[in-house]
Amino acid sequence: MFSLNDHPHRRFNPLTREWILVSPHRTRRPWQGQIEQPAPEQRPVYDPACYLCPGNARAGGVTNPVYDQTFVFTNDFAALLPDTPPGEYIPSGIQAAAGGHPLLYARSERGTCRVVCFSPRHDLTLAEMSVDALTRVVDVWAEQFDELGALPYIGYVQIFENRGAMMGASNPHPHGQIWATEHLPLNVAREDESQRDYLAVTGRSLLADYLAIELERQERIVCINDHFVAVVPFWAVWPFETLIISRRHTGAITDLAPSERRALADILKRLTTRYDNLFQTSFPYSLGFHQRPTDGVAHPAWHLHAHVYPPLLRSATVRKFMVGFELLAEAQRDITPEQAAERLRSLSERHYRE
Ligand code: H2U
Ligand code: ZN
Repeated sequence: MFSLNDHPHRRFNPLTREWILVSPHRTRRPWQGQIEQPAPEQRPVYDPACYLCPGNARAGGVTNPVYDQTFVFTNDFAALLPDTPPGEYIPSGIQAAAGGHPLLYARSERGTCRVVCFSPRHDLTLAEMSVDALTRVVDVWAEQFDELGALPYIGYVQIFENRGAMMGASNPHPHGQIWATEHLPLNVAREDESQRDYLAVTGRSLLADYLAIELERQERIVCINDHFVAVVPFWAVWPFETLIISRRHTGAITDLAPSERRALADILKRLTTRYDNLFQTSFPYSLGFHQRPTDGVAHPAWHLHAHVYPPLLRSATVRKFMVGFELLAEAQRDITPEQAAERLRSLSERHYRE
């Protein structure tokens, strides 16, 4: 009899329509691969060499204000620019239609990138900030979503945080980024299509239905409050990947009432605290919100959520890489989402450094 706990199987991600291979029988194999040292954790409250600390000069030459809560600026090395001329690439020397060549196709992309400093304190992380301070960050995200989404050339606003050198974060100062784009990026376009199709067929929100199942089964829930639920999704790829889902079906942070914004801050703090407590380290991850497109039309299928992708596997020194079969064929995991949820659930919500 096939069992999810004992037998290799593939799970389906209904948001991205991707498959993932799960190998639960493999968790006891020996590890002789790369061992990494966790970064030393002692950080000063203020670092004179940090380009995000209040009053310091950035690499671009501008000096930061002496901010006391949050601070937003346009990325000095932005990946997207607002004044890029619109157009499609017409390769020279070969026959191409006016709209471009099907095999050498490219089109321009406008946008803008911003950096959000979460706190003036260089030594903090989301897990160690107060719920009040985190609520202020949620408000700033909403302001930014509103402002950037209203720009005529912006069709989507991606809010995210890269935390930890392992994830490629350039600086330990608590900060996130916002990239606003003209078109829907690949992963968001996939989720957009899945949610629209689901609404068209069932008349309901895909994530509301999924959330109802998870709340009933209680197999993969990590933590919960009045307005948000954190769950290791059935189709999780990363070992301790989680999905934070709004309990109310709404498409953007801007729609959240003050109590819901505070609840989002609360669940972010509790979830990231559990992560840090898991391996007694400042847990690396990429975290980001998926919200409705900002192209000016209604998107009733969109259901606000956040994905958290931590790379750590079984200790602070062993990380997962997407290589071999995963790079060439499809993603794979050993520890099951149910086991990961159970481990996260069993941890304290009091930060180990407190
Ligand atoms: P990450 O730590 O996630 O890389 O984000 C930091 C961003 O800050 C990065 O995108 C920008 C980098 O371009 N940055 C500035 O805009 N000004 C600076 O002086 C240094 C870094
Ligand atoms: Zn700093």
